[in-house]
Amino acid sequence: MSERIDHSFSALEFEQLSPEEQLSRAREFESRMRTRRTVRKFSPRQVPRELIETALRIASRAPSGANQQPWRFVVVLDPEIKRQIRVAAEAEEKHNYEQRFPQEWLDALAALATDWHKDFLEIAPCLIAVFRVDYGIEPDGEGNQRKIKHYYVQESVGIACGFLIAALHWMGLATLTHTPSPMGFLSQVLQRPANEKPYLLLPVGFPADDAEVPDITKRSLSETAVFVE
Ligand code: IYR
Repeated sequence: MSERIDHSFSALEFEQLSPEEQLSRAREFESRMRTRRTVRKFSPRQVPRELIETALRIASRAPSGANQQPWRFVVVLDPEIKRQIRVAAEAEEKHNYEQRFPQEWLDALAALATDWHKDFLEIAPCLIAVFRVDYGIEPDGEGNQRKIKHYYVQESVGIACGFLIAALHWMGLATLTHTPSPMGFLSQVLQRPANEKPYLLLPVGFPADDAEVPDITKRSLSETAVFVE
């Protein structure tokens, strides 16, 4: 039997809002989030570093399995590294679009009009490469290293990315949830250790003046939610 260790607790800080305030916040958040779009054409305009740092702190507030916070955010601002990422991503995507993707997948992507060209990886001023940290590494006290098991890594990193995308949108920045596949090249270019695996590549910046988005719609609540009462 495992021993129960007493850890300290503090009183929860919880803001009690009036029902009116709750509704007004709900509506405001919904109306802001309704304008979030995935942007594929960026302006080279620089992004203030403080915004990126703030968004990453917000993402890092996400809940995670056993509070292990199994994410690593690599912020790429260096044009030469961005170029290397573009070259590697385009090589994979060219292969995907010309050979690997089955027709069914190409059909599913048709409305987005994507192809293997990924110039946004060089034009966007900032790329946030998100890695999932599959296990922790800790010195074992005898000069060796010990692996620490991480729990619910996929779920935790997904939630953190949701916070990140919402935060960046809230502060007036555009993002693209990009998953070049396979993404192994990110580990090499960014020299990440073996316990970190690429999860998502998020170009961040301002949209180009002539940016367009596909006319796609979101499913209604009656399709996506079920109330059991
Ligand atoms: N990763 C490719 C293809 C792609 C796949 C899905 I699923 C998308 O929603 C969009 C694109 C690309 O970036 O072009």
